[in-house]
Amino acid sequence: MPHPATGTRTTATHCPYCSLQCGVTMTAGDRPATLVPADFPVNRGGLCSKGWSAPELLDHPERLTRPLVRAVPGDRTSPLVESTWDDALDRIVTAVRTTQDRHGRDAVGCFGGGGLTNEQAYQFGKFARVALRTSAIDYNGRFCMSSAAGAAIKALGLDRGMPFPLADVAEADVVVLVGSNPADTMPPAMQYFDAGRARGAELIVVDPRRTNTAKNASLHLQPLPGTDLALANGLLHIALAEGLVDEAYIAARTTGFDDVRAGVAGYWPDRVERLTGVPVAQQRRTVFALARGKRAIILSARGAEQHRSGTDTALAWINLALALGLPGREGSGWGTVTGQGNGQGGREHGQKADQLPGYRKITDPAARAHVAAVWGVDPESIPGPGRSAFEMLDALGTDGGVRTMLVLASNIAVSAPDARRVISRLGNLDFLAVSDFFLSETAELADVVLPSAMWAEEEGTMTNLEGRVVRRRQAMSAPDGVRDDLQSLAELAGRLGAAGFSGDAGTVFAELGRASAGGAADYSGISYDRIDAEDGVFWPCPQTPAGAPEHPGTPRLFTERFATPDGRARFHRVEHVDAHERPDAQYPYVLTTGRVLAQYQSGTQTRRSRSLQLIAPTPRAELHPDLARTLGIAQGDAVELATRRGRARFHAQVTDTIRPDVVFVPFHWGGGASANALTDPALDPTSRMPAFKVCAVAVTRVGVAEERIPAPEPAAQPQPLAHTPPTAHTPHAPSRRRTTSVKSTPRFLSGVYPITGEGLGKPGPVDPALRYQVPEGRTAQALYFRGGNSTDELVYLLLVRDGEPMRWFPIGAKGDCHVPLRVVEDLDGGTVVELHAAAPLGVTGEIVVDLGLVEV
Ligand SMILES: Nc1nc2c(c(=O)[nH]1)N[C@H]1C(S)=C(S)[C@@H](COP(=O)(O)OP(=O)(O)OC[C@H]3O[C@@H](n4cnc5c(=O)[nH]c(N)nc54)[C@H](O)[C@@H]3O)O[C@H]1N2
Ligand SMILES: Nc1nc2c(c(=O)[nH]1)N[C@H]1C(S)=C(S)[C@@H](COP(=O)(O)OP(=O)(O)OC[C@H]3O[C@@H](n4cnc5c(=O)[nH]c(N)nc54)[C@H](O)[C@@H]3O)O[C@H]1N2
Ligand code: SF4
Ligand SMILES: [Mo]
Repeated sequence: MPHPATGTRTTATHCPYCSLQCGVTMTAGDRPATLVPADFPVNRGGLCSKGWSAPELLDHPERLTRPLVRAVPGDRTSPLVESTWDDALDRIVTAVRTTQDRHGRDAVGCFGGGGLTNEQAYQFGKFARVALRTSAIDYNGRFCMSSAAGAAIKALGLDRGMPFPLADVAEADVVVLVGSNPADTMPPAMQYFDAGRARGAELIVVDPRRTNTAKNASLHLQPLPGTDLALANGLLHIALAEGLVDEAYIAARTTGFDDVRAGVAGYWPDRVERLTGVPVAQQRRTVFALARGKRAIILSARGAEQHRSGTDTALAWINLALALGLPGREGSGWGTVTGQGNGQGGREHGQKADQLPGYRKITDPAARAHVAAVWGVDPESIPGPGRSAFEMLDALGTDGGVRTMLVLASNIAVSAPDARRVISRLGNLDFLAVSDFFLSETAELADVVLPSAMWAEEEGTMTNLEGRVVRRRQAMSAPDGVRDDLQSLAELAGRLGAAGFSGDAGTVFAELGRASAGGAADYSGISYDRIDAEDGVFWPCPQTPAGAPEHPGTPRLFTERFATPDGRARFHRVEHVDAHERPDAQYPYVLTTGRVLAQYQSGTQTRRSRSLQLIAPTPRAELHPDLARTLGIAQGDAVELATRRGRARFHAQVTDTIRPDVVFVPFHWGGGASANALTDPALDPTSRMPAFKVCAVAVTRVGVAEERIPAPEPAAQPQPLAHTPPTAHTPHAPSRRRTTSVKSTPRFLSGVYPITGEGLGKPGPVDPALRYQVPEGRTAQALYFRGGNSTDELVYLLLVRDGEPMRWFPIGAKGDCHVPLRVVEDLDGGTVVELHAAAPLGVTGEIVVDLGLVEV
């Protein structure tokens, strides 16, 4: 509202950064603009340092206010120089036409971001399909939410990060946070956790680091990165063994539990301790807390999800939640903590490769017909699904790949996995256009850079982590020469000969509502007026017939039924797989990556904020004191991290909050301190999520503490590798750390096998995998036997040596056993060892076996 005396005006809007979308009140008019936190239902007056400092950037001297183009068109070694919008858009249109004429429509690609408003994201998807008619569009949410989203759709039928309002967290008796550090990534959300703890609620945090979140928890589980799936399966194993599962709920509201029950039989507590490093006592405490809490919530975030088994990991935690009867129960459930400002809305309205607005599938003929009618195009003209984000980036400039690309609101040169490879692929493009408000590392590589309006200068809507659609309101006008992406896309579409693109947010929102009507994420009943009046509206919110009362929106999902065809949630049996890359002699430690409080994402914005630079000025690698001592590293020393993909340098932050075998670095910097020069682009087979959270790393000290660390020698960098398409999971034997000092080799006869009993007196071989011959010239010893039995009868396993029974292992009905075997005699070279099984006649079920031997 304008102030008559000063000419300033105050506007209620939201912080530009994360998915909490804290409400703020901005005062603008007499620059510089300022803001104060608002008493919005999400942040309730709270704000973090990023939110407080956000206005600093609006009139930052490095803000782009004119389009930039190459001084010599087509020559990216020539400098970027200021130009006019006409020239910049002309160059883009010419490049699009030339590329599509030569290489076909799919050779022009679009890459979007979860920071865009719903209107912009929707417009970008439509722009790709209608103005460019390309299938090549995806966005950075693939690097963020895709695993959890895929799991939620499989299990619950719908992906809305949190299916309940954040305020439910304050009412819960127990909250388990898996790979989530809100004390640093969403500080104002901590008030809900704190309120719960003040009432005596349990907060249990699963994180390889004792984070600021974990420090305040009642229990901290500190697993090895990449083992959360095994942990979840193990917790369900205990819940079953202890009779804690909610059989009535499972029968009434779910399908597929029997398969999961059989699957988790193999995750007995001490095996899970061995895989994860989480002590059995802590596993038990977690399960009992979850099962006993009247209201219990499990939340996962990037720590658990950014793995090549991210989707299965999220499914494992959903399985646990379902078995305990949590989803849809009052004040309880499973959710994932969405990350970017519009990470939720940005994945609903069509900037994903496989998707049309309203969270519709692009392969669904009915969805295509509906959306085509709203767009006024022939359904046949809408392209099919395109490649996922990393796969699109990795094919840039190749036959069949994208050759001209438009990037909106993403800084892939810093944030994509194996970033040096992505940078080299960007160099193969015929043409790159980037829209940003600063010259990001990606924009630096572009042919044309479009200066975009910032959050306080534009209108639109964002959907926060709870599925609440909120309004980004214009608090001030953009600097001269700067345009909203909505307008730029509308203008570009027009120049490409496509009609029906508006630059007005309200008009686009109304169209988005129509396009989403009837879809899973139905926004058709939401209007700007309703958002204003109701402090946001939770989707789905369909439009009701004229005269009928308005749909109230849906703060809580799944209370009656799940969003599957039969209304039941689906269990999915999932198995632990080892990380794609495990420590070895050359790269002996585990690297994981993530965030620090005072930097945001690829850092384009926050690295330019003076106040935030005071808090987090340099990238730091966290190392445990034991590891630091081994490597001769002192606090603040310059260290070089090397992986199979690249090298990067950081200041050492020696801290006992991290596991001694793990190193953590933030990914907010590029250049010589690029965490993503190191990360592994092994992709999840379902979600195509890269393994940002685990790879093998070597650490060396390169110098004493100094303010600026020189970048690693370019010559020392490995060459970017060709992309090997990811293969499906193959379950492995339980993981073992290799050591170089002991000349012994572990051998395992292990796995889960079906058995059919032929009588207790008639043992027989189970599977060829349960046979091992000691190599000539070596000897072996059996170290232990562990086994589980899913049947209702006693079974036994028999260790057979050269055809003769050697040891018997009885396992009771639905029981397990663990037998140390260290005193068993040596097995000489040539000896054949086998495991046979016996069960009463006709009894069927599964056994889980794990015989550990050592070969010396
Ligand atoms: N300050 C700040 N806040 C942000 C952002 C930011 O860049 N900076 N980004 C926003 C966005 S887009 C997102 S997606 C969210 C992300 O929010 P979070 O998921 O909370 O953030 P991360 O730091 O990526 O990862 C969380 C934790 O996972 C742990 N972790 C690493 N590997 C594993 C593992 O294998 N298992 C488990 N259980 N934990 C593991 C890390 O130690 C880390 O503490 O934050 C949002 N908020
Ligand atoms: N190693 C490692 N890498 C990671 C992660 C990790 O945990 N570890 N996390 C991943 C995750 S969860 C995410 S979400 C991605 C994020 O990675 P990015 O996609 O790079 O996200 P941002 O840094 O937010 O990039 C946004 C860019 O667009 C600009 N921008 C912001 N808003 C707008 C807008 O509205 N319009 C326009 N035109 N420009 C805008 C910003 O200035 C910035 O340069 O990084 C991923 N990369
Ligand atoms: S928590 Fe997120 S939305 Fe809130 S002020 Fe901080 S960055 Fe902004
Ligand atoms: Mo994210």
